[in-house]
Amino acid sequence: MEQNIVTTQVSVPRPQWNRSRLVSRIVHLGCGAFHRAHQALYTHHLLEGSDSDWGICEVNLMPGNDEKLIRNLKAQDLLYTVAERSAQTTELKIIGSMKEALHPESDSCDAIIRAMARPETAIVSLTITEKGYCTDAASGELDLNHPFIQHDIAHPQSPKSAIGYIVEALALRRQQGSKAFTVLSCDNVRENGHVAKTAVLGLAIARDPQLAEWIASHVTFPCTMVDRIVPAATEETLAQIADQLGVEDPCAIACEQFRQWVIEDNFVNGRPDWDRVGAQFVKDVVPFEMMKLRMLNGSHSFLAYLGYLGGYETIADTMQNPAYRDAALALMLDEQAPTLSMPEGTDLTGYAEILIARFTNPSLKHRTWQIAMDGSQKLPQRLLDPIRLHLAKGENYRHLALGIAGWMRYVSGVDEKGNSIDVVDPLAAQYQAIYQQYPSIEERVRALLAIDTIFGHDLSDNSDFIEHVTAACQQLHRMGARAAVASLRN
Ligand code: NAI
Ligand code: CS2
Repeated sequence: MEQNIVTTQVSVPRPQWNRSRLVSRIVHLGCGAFHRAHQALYTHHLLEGSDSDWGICEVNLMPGNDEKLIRNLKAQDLLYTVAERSAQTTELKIIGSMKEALHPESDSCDAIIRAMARPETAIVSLTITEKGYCTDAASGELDLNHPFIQHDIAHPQSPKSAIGYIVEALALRRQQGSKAFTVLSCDNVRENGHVAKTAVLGLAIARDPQLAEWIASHVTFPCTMVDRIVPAATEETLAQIADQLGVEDPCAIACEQFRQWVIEDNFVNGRPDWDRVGAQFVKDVVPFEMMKLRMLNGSHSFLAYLGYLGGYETIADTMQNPAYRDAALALMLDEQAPTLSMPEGTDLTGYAEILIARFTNPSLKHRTWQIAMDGSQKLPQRLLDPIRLHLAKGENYRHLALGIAGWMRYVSGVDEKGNSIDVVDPLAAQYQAIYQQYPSIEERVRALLAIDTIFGHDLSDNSDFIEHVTAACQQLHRMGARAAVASLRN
């Protein structure tokens, strides 16, 4: 390959440092869209501006496209393109922080566990989606009945879950007398480090209580707040990048220009100086996580369900409707911001305004359908935690209630025009069964609210909550999503 890739418009520099200096000190599980545009990019910028040797061993555990991505990365020398897009411009970067890439099918489970157990591996980071933790979304506890977890208890050396890989690799390190590694969750899960810890310890206890004790005293699980809007790449995205780059890159990804990473500074085996390239290390990251999960992700889910039902394909399209835009802002400022306890000086109004501008970026084709995915895993931290706080104080939460109603209508699998919706969610079959069994809105609401793993007992039995969600569902059925959102202005 040439030193630089020359495109029609610009020359996109290949990494200028000697990539042989990289050591796989990070093993990352979940080399999806987000990781490539976030943690791998921060690490790339650090390599660019220092003599750091922190490289990443990329691992995907899921089959299909995730396996194909690992093969494609290997075929192009682990280099790939990130296209950072504002409304007007696109900047291409060739990212060079990856050292290796592994998948259980093309490599082996054992190769992955050995990579995680190598003494130089100091961090195992994760972007495995909310469901990858195999926890109950409402309680955050490990679901010991999860098929992957049952498998991993019976066959620890050939795990299926990310949690199983971590526990097995730590068992090996303990046996070898190696230092532990830090487990760094970068998923949109509330108190993501604590959830990762609960899941890892839950599985370790089921396997070997002494191992669990060793993990509890040797491993840290810092919480992180991660932010960058990175939609799944479509054929169109890849074609646009190829046009600009002059060569095809099946591993390319487009994202917004904004990025943020707030990390609890609690590492047991060293860490890269990501703060030199824009990350923040702090003592307590939880307030920032809550702010982002409720204000950004909460309004994203609201816009995704009600936008999809209103006939909008992307978030930017939805934001073109002033009623949705106003509703998103009111949701953030009136119903999410008041539930937060932020460090003094935090400007939540300014934060909300920036979010509105980010959602409006027309270059990001972020599909409402993509964000609507996996609602069972997302609602608790995005919409339900704040509702609990409003219920306790007797406050109004009508935007949040309409968001829940939007989710309920969405998971029926039929849109307002009678077309079917491809509902992607671990509980999709359960939703279908509920819609088939119960004919009335009231019964359906009650049956959906009875799903404990989403709502917990407290909300399923709360009469105020049942009443408000039922009323919002009735309104949604009566007038449709666009009018229901517009009615929030009254
Ligand atoms: P993606 O679909 O491109 O990648 C998902 C990754 O998770 C893949 O590597 C897949 O192999 C892995 N995965 C899925 N289910 C798994 C399981 N059960 N066990 C182990 N690995 C599993 O999605 P994307 O966009 O990379 O997002 C991943 C996560 O990153 C999100 O769920 C979210 O928590 C977080 N995130 C995403 C942002 C975005 O804008 N895309 C921004 C901030 C956080
Ligand atoms: C989105 C997030 O897919 C979703 O559920 O809400 O991935 C969102 O784009 C990111 O969290 C932004 O940082």
